[in-house]
Amino acid sequence: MTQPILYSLQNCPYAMRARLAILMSEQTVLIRAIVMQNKPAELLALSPKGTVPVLVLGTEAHAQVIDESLDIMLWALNISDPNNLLYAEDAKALPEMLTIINENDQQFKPTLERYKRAKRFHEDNEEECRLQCEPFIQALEQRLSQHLFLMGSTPSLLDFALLPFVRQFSRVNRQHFRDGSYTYLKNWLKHHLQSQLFSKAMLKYPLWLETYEENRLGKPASLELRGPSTCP
Ligand SMILES: N[C@@H](CCC(=O)N[C@@H](CS)C(=O)NCC(=O)O)C(=O)O
Repeated sequence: MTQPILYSLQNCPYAMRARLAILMSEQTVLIRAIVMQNKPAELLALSPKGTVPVLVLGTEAHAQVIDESLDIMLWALNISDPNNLLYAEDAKALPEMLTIINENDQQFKPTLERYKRAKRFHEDNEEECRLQCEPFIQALEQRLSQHLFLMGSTPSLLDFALLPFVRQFSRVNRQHFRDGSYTYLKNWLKHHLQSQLFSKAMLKYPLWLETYEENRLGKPASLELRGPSTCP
């Protein structure tokens, strides 16, 4: 069995959540760092929709491709979940987490994109766009006022699936986030962003297409991303 290969983009929130889950599950994959402007042909052959992250399992002749970030998280955690991110003892936890992740991906993310655009291009609707993000953000704040993490007293799949998107929200208008009424969310975000886990997940790798050329000079084609044994 060959090592799984993860096509990854440094600052993509979907790739980040996949890397976080892989680390938390203590799996090992080979990272192939790419940029959107130059997607490797073999990636497009494996997953023609052309998004990252993409995980490739098996051999070249019999490759299994997982090209949705949430599916990659679940793949990793179903193999090994030493910190119980799936809250396995609670049958209602996973469906609840999947519902909120779906809401994040389908509703919050497009709203967040509008907010980012408004800020970036100095449009006059920044405030309006931010207000459209607020119900989702406030629902997270409400959860965190009950317990340290989104599902309870320990981290869950939900925390790591949403973390990169909350991070993006906090960075659109940093001043506003600092001054905003997100006391619990700010602490939660700070906790995660300062963790060793997050630093590991954000390690910068040389671009695979460039490394591929170097590889012919004897360097490894990909770099390993190894998981820590403890929770952040
Ligand atoms: N639903 C996908 C979304 C992934 C996605 O949209 N990733 C962005 C990068 S952050 C992408 O690859 N976009 C394609 C492009 O910009 O060409 C997932 O969860 O994996």
